[in-house]
Amino acid sequence: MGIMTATGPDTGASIAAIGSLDELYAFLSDHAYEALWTMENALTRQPVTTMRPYIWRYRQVRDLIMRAGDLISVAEADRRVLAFRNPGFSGRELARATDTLWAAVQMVLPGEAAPPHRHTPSALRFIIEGEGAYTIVDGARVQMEAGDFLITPNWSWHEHGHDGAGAVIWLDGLDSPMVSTLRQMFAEFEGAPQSKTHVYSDVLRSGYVEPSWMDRAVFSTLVWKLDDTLRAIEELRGEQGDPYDDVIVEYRNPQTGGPALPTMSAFMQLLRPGAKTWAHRQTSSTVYHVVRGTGYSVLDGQRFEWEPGDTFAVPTWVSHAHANPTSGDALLFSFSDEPAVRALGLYREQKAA
Ligand code: GTQ
Ligand code: FE2
Repeated sequence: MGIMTATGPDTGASIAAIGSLDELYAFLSDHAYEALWTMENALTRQPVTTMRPYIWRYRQVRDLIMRAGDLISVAEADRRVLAFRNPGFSGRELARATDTLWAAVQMVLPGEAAPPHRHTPSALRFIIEGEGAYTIVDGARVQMEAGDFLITPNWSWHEHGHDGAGAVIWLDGLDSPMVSTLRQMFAEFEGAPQSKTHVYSDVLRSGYVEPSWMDRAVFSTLVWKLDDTLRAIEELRGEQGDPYDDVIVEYRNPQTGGPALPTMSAFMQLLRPGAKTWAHRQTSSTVYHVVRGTGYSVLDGQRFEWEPGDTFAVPTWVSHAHANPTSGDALLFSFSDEPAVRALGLYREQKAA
C-alpha cells in the first residue's frame, strides 16, 4: 500500500484574500473547519433527541413474531428477532428503541437452535411466554420460563435452544446502540469452545463463597426467577413505596452488589391497585415491559394505555408517571442505561417535572 501525502495547506495569500465573514465560512467549510459561533447545536440547554415516547403493542408484536416463525427458521435467521425501532430514529445505523438501548422480541420454536456467538454488547432477556427453551452462556445452561430475567454479559458465548413444546417468546435488551455509537462493536461467530456444560449451584452463583483460584465470571448469576422477585415484592407491599415508581426493586448482581450489568440496570415494579405515581425525568433512558395488569403511563404529557406484553420506550429526559386505576395489581419490568450514564458522571434527575 502506498503512503498518501497530504497536500500542503492553503496559507498566506489565499487567507489574506478572505474579505468577508461569508467568504470565511466558505473557506472554513472547504477546509474542514466550522466556527462555533455559527452553531446552534453545540451547547443545548437540555438533551436534544429525535427519539419519541412510543409503545409496541403485544397484540401486534405477537402476531408478527409468530408470522415470522411461519416464514423463516432460526437456522436461516440465526436469531429470529424483531427489533423495536423508535419511529423518531431516522438514522441508517443500528435500530434502537432509545438513543442507547436496543429492545426486541425473539422467538424460538421447539427443536430450533440458535448457534453460539459473542459480542461486545451486553444483553438481558425477559421471558414473555412459554417454557422449555434454554440459553447456554459460556457453557452454563439456563432454562427460560415466563417472567424470568436473564443476563448475557458482554463477550460471553451464548446460544439458544428449545426442547420443550410451543413457542417461547422473550424480550431482548442490549446496549448495542451505545456500543456502536462509541465504535466499540466486535462480534465473533466461530470458535466457541466445545466445553461441557457445567452446572454450578446457587450458593456458588450467589457469590456467598468464592474459590480464589477461579475466575468469578464463571459463577456469575445469570437468571433471576420470577417467583423469587415476586416474593420480595410481596414482602414490601405494605411499605410506603417510592412516590415515583411505587413498589420497585432493582435486580442486583450479587457478585458486584451493583447493577445487573455494567451498562444496564433492570427493575421490577408493582403498581398497587389505585397507584398513581408522581412524574419525574432522568438523563438515562428506559424501556418498560408490562408483565401483568393494565394501566397507563403519561410520557411528556401524552397518555399511553398498556396491557400485558406491551413494551414502551422512554427516551432521555422524557417526563414519566405511571398509573394503575384498576383493583388488581400491575407489574412492570424495565431496563435502563443508568449505570453507563452514571459511570460517565452525567446522571441527572428532575422530580415532578
Ligand atoms: O440473542 O444473541 O435481540 O445477538 C440482538 C442481538 C438478540 C441474541 C438480539 C443478539 C441477540
Ligand atoms: Fe447475541
